[in-house]
Amino acid sequence: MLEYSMLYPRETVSRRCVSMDGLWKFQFDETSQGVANNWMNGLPNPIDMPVPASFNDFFTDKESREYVGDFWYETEVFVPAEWKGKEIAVRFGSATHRATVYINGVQVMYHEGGFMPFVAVMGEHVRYNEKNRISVLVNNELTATNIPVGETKVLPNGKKMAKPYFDFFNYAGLQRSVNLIATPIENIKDYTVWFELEENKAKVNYTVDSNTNKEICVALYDENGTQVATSIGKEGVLIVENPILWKVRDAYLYKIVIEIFEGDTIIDRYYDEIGIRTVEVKGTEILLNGSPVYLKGFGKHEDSDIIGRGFSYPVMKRDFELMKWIGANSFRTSHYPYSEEMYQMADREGFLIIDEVPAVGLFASIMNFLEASSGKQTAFFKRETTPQLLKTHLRAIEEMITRDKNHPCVISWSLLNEPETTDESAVPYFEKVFEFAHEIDVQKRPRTFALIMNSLPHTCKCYQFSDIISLNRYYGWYLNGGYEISEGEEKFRKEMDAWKELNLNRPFIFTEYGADTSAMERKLPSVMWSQEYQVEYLEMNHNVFDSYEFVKGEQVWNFADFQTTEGILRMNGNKKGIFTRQRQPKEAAFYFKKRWESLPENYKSHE
Ligand code: BDP
Repeated sequence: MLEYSMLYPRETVSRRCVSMDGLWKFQFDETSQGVANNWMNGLPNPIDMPVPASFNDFFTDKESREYVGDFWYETEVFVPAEWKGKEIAVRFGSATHRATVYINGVQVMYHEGGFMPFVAVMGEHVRYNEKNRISVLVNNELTATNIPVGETKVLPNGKKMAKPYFDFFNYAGLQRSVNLIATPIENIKDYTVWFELEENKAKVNYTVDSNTNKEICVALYDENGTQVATSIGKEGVLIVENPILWKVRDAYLYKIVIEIFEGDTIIDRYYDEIGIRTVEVKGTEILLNGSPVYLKGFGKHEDSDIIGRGFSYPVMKRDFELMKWIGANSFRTSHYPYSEEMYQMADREGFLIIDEVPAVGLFASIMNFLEASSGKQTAFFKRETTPQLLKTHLRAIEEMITRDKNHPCVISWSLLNEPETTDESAVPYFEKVFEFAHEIDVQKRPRTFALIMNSLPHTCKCYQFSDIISLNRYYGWYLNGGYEISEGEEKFRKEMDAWKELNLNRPFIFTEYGADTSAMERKLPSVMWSQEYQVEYLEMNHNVFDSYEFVKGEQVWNFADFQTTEGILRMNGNKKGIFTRQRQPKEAAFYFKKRWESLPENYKSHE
């Protein structure tokens, strides 16, 4: 188990939570001399920096936007004396990609991995009724042993530069909210729920992880606030009569309240919202509460103007409104776990999430999206860095599942995006990753990974690990684009026939397919990059999907245009969005709205 609690911060009778979002102090540390120069006791020459946000896009000079290396954030926070006797900590929603936290100049925490929350306990270093200095040394370098995978190049002028093996800008900083939290010393550290449905009855099984032997009470309330079940003990079952199930695009949430008692005194209380639902794969079906569901939606990114990968309630709200408008029911958190608030909203709106760990770039190429179509091999898993990478990867899976396991919206774990699977050396790696996820997820959700173009029925050595086969396919774009699209379609059908031949009896979904499209270009007849071509490309792809019964979902690449590194294949970013980066529709959005509104939720089911 992880040594710290991943629970989302909440205020209750026993807990306090104060937002530390706002303007922090910030300074680049190009020569990594900050520690030696005592910067944890005050930055010598800071500028203002908003939190949460990526630092990159505020700057008007390129060296700052592209900056790679060490950089510091600093702020002050007041801790009231009333909190004496509690555990005081600073909780970071994330720090990309690694961070060391200092409280009043003393190092208390180091965390690696840019997309997960972590807690820096203030302990004896706290000063009550005073302002406390919080300093964070962050580093955004890409390496062979961290995920996402990439390299850090040193240019002749001495500047470091990010060389990602992936197709999104290496945004960094404190990109999610930071909170000051106060928790009782004896506290609830975690809880887990899983469900069994019977006729007119649901069993909500639970376990509570805490550091006490005192009495634990658990209660469940419906949306009217009426108590519907209670139980006592660290583990137990809450029986709900006539439950209202959590359904796709028709969510119902119960409130779970967990308390530690000593006699009549509440020692700790935590609450959360849960949805009662089951998820499983049976034959070629994805079943939610036993009913087949067809996935309609997107691969997304946390990406928007000015704030980069920073979390924003307004951007999130707009994205959900657009997804509802277009008739989507799902998305994949490509290529990293998103902010916790996204899952909370998906829980409320009834969206299904394929939750992806940041294991992207496990194919040693800066243009893997292109080179995979050419059949290139990079012997990725034969590198000497593989054992260390595996450790990092497993740790990231553990953090993701621990954080997200109770969300009803999470229906599947995506354990890798576009890894190299054409060499046997990938097999033992996959085995460990897939077994580990199964072992730690009590709900035993279906596991998947996104197959790159050259992971084909006869070349892929790893598809057997996947409960849902997820294909990223670009026939008609990277392969046979434009007037050659008919040849692309032929090759596509040939591949699908070969999968059919294998008779895997598992659901297939498309986790990526798409065409770069400029919102400025219209052309009759179409050319690649025009809005007309995007629609033609989609029509061809959907014709193929619709021909195969075992295809049970389509998540187009991408929800919106997003920032990447610059290069000859990207015009100020990836333009495969159905919406622009400003969240306005391209022509294809209206095409999708028509298609998705006409496809039933259980499209292609045997019912
Ligand atoms: C795939 C990647 C995705 C890219 C996409 C593309 O999974 O991150 O953005 O293709 O090329 O290789 O647009």
